[in-house]
Amino acid sequence: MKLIGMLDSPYVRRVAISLKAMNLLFEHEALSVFNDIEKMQAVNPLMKAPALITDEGTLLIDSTLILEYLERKCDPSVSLLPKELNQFTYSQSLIGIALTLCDKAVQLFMEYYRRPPEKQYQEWGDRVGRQLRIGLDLLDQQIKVNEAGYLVAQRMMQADIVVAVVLNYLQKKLPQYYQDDVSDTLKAFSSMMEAKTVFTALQWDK
Ligand SMILES: N[C@@H](CCC(=O)N[C@@H](CS)C(=O)NCC(=O)O)C(=O)O
Repeated sequence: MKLIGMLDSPYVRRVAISLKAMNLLFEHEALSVFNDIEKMQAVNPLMKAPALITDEGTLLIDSTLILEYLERKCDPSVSLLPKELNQFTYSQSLIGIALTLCDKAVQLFMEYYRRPPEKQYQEWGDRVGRQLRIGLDLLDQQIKVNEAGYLVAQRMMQADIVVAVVLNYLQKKLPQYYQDDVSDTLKAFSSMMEAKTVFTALQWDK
């Protein structure tokens, strides 16, 4: 399998960390959706990241769809989703909040750091900033780190990965939001997760 995309994308990083956590072998091609357009288009005409090329040569796009595929491919003992319904529902609710935070954080970064200042749309930026804060509050209210240091089970699951990955994205790309709007509980959780081997192996620079 080959994973395409840069680790500064929280979506790419969540897939890369999940692949490792699932003990699945993969190659990683760190192509940028902005700076490697031609190479990116050659593998993924839609120019989105992440993209996964399966061993059979099928192109999969969208982190959630890729992870659904990987869930079927991995050994059930390393599945990152709980089997029990209540636990699964809780996990899906956290993943939903964290993925919305990924969307909002990436949108904010694009608005303030990629769009020329004269073309920025203040109302939109304010709305997205508000959604980001609401999402962080929701997450803070809903998480409870257990005695093993995880959110839904006694080992690392998809909810842990995606929550940690978006917090790390905020810390590096939107440090002011991280400093002002991320609770101490979430910051502590982020540090704990980022210290794990599977995370340090897949770190990225600003
Ligand atoms: N819902 C998608 C979002 C992926 C996404 O937005 N990726 C960004 C990079 S962080 C991208 O490909 N941007 C280029 C584009 O949208 O054209 C997923 O979960 O994979």
